[in-house]
Amino acid sequence: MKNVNKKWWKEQVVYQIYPRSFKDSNGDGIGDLRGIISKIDYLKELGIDIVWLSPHYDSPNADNGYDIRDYYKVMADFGTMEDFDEMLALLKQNNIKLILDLVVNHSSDEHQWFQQSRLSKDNPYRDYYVWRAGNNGEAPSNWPSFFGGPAWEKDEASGEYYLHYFAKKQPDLNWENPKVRENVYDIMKFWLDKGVDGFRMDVITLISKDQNFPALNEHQLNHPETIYSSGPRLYEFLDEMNTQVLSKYDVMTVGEAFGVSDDLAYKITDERDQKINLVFLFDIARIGRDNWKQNPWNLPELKALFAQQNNSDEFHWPTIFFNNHDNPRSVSKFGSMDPKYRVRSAKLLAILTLTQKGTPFLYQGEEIGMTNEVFKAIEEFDDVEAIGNYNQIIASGVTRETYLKELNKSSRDHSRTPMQWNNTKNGGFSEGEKSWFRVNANYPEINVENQLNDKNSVFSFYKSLLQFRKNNYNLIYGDYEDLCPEDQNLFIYTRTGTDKTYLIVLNMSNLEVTWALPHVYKNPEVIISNYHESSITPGQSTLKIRPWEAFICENS
Ligand code: TEU
Ligand code: CA
Repeated sequence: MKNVNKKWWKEQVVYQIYPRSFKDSNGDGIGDLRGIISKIDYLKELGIDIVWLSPHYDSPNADNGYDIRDYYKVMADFGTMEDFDEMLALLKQNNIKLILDLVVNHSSDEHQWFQQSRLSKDNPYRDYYVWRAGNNGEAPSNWPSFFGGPAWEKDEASGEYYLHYFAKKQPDLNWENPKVRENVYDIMKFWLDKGVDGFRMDVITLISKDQNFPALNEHQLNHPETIYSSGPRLYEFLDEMNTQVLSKYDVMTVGEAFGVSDDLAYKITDERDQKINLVFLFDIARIGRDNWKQNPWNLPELKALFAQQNNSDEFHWPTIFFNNHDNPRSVSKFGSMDPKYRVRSAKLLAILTLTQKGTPFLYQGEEIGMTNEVFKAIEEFDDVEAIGNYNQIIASGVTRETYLKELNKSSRDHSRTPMQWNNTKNGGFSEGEKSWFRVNANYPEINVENQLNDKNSVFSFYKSLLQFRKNNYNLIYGDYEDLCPEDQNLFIYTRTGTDKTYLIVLNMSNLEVTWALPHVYKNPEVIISNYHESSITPGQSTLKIRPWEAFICENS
């Protein structure tokens, strides 16, 4: 087994909460911190270790909190600082850590820094953002925004343009300005001193900008993230942040490494010179994605991506996730929506997520197998990305039907429908008249209450896997080997620790598939399975693996 350094953030499991959609405590239709407080027992029951809270700061919600107006204030919709402190204390009492979302590539345009900055060219806050003069009446460069249209917005007060990689209401901060960096470090210290356990860093690889803003070619225009995430000073900024703040605390950091090159991701997470502990790479969760389009993908491709992240050296530690607030639901994308197999496929994905090498990140609702919503018209979407890109995509000749069809596969809104707690109004998410966003129509069937006491439910399956994984160092740190990388239907791998080997068998298809068991695994004992009766009998050499069957064996 590789000689990996043991760390708590490699061993524990993270659960992401998108507060707006988790639990509403006061009937206004918006999830809030007291809602989270009321569900701490639930999180405890499930058995996760760390909560990652999507932004809870004061925000006008152009992008559901990823546009911060005041980094020192709790969003009024979510509650108060007292609620936050109480939530943190209660999580700690229950041995659950809390990491916050650090969104410092940009702020809201309603942040006081930007309000000042836009007043005039000589305002002391001018350099807090990225301002440039136009180019013969045009934007300073052809850089596009991720949410449609150009990344430069002309501001009437000075006639200059400001940079925004995301919505117009999300101006990019100017990290070249040391005062901006100092302010960011102060914000980090403020929350760390309250006792939070680290940060998930929103689009952190975009903070350094190439000050020449070079013209992008056709390919780059379609994939601006590759350019935006290769700014010349990224490493330097992270190094400074580490020296000034992170090195002084025992916390975990996970950077959203959108578009970053493998080399740079490798460099910033190398344990011998660690700037951030972990990164989210997008290739697995977004397999087959090309902007707003979801193209077909196949299992050997997916397995190759896992092999790649597993075979890095002992100084790097991967993350594993299939869901978050920016992606469709994994059961719909990676599992099966056939009623015969939906639940089984959700359990299969649970095994995959919790037995691969790396720190697992679960997303609210994943533990009950929530699925994509069906949207019948473009007007039904809420997301600033889906709506912002609309005009541009339609103008490029794509029909509304095509865009709608693709959004039904790829939209971020699938993960933002409220958490399904029970089969009452609004799925038990809110007792109010109206929820801020529709509840998935399948809530009467897929909900927490139905699953909590059902030992065959997806919830119970996650729960037992989480128990099985806890402090299981053979599984957590064990080496990885893919036993059938080319197989189109089967995903079979081993995790070999110092004194045990686990064999994990997954059939990701609707077919029954046979597989010759290598003879080193003579008498594998099934310990967790998504079928009642095992498909392995002692001495058997060829396995018949049923549709969406998934099990873990211990080899004796
Ligand atoms: O996401 C940025 C990102 O990498 C993409 O997922 C983005 O949502 C889009 O799909 C690019 O085409 C982070 C947050 O997770 C996301 O919710 C925010 O909207 C975004 O940054 C801006 O803060
Ligand atoms: Ca509320």
